[in-house]
Amino acid sequence: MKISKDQIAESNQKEQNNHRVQFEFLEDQLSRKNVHVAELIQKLADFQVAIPSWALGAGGTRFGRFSYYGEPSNLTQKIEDVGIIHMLTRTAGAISLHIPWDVPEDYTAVKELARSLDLKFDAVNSNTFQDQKGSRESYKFGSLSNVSQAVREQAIAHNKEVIGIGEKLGSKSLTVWLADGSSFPGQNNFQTALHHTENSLKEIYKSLPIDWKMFIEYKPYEPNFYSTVIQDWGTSFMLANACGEKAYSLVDLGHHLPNTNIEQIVSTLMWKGKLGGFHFNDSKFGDDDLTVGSIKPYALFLIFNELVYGMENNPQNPDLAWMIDASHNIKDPIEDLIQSLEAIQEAYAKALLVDQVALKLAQQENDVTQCQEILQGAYRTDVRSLIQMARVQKGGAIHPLKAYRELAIRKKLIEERGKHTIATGL
Ligand code: LRH
Ligand code: MN
Ligand code: MN
Repeated sequence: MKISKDQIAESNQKEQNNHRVQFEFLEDQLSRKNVHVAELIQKLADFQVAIPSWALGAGGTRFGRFSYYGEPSNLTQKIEDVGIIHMLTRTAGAISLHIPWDVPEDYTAVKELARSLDLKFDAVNSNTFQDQKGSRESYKFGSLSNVSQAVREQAIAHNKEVIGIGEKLGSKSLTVWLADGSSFPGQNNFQTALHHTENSLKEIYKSLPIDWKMFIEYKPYEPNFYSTVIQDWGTSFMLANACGEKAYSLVDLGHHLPNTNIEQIVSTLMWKGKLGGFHFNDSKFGDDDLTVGSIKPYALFLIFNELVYGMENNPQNPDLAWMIDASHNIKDPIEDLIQSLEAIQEAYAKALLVDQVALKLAQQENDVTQCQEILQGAYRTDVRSLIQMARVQKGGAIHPLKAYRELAIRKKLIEERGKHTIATGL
């Protein structure tokens, strides 16, 4: 299932007039404020976010899983789904694989398919939070932190294998997320668990190719409910420093306790040159993995404001690996991902509109009211026509979601793949 350029052009024709009127109005407004609109559009067009291979199926909670029908049941179909999203949005130019859920069988074919859809392979993700078929040791009581050396060695070997798979695909980074921790006081010795984890990560790091990065993801709780070994950015930062210059922290928006000031974490890590990866989602209660921007769009904007500041002022921090880490229980995953991409672009565009010079001046004068006015002035701008223009210039759809529905893509996927398909993974 592929979408053709003609289909997109046809869909855009209907939207063209409306889009033009809105864009010209905004362009005029922004130009009066001395904003370089063309530059802004270029930045939006260049911004690419990876889609993880596990996000294409309807996920679920531990209470149940409801298929959306026509789900991809193998890696080829998952790549095709990302291709559909990328064709419509021109913003999803990469896929992030989870191993062993999505180990390619035929590397040449998989790479050729991705190339034909203009997709790159982003970070590869290891999985030591589930026991794999036929494995000797169990991760029930942890992986890289386990009290048993044999378990730790198995988990280290798995991560090295994942690096090998990534190398064959052209990936340049490894993301490590651990479920390791304890559910009851006294179950673990904190120092021993952390020490083991640090040593295991250092061992994996030794196998990292010269031009690769390692991302260490943190999360305060779940699946363990008393302690998690890599619980927060401080622990992740400390471990990344212990490993070396190719190791970085990874911020997942859902991996914070309620009301954590995530933008401040972003700012600190970028200043130290240690923010490597970023997982987008939204949440009300915990690691809910909801559609980006669906609950706290202003918080997302404030985070982007720090990301933009960091990208412009912190050459010590590398380019970030962006990824959507969301799960889809009741929505069509492709629609949900399109909504997430739109929310990301919106927050990014608004953050780019913050007048940094005026903000600095207001901060130096301690003009608190004016500081808020500057941020909220940018946030309240309707930037949708700007995002549309960035998409159109790259051959995408003015309204990706509308086009997806008008082209009846899901119906065609069901016809092609059948109704009762099950995506591998979460
Ligand atoms: C668990 C998690 C984490 C990882 C993903 C594979 O919380 O969502 O964010 O990135 O699983
Ligand atoms: Mn994540
Ligand atoms: Mn998560």
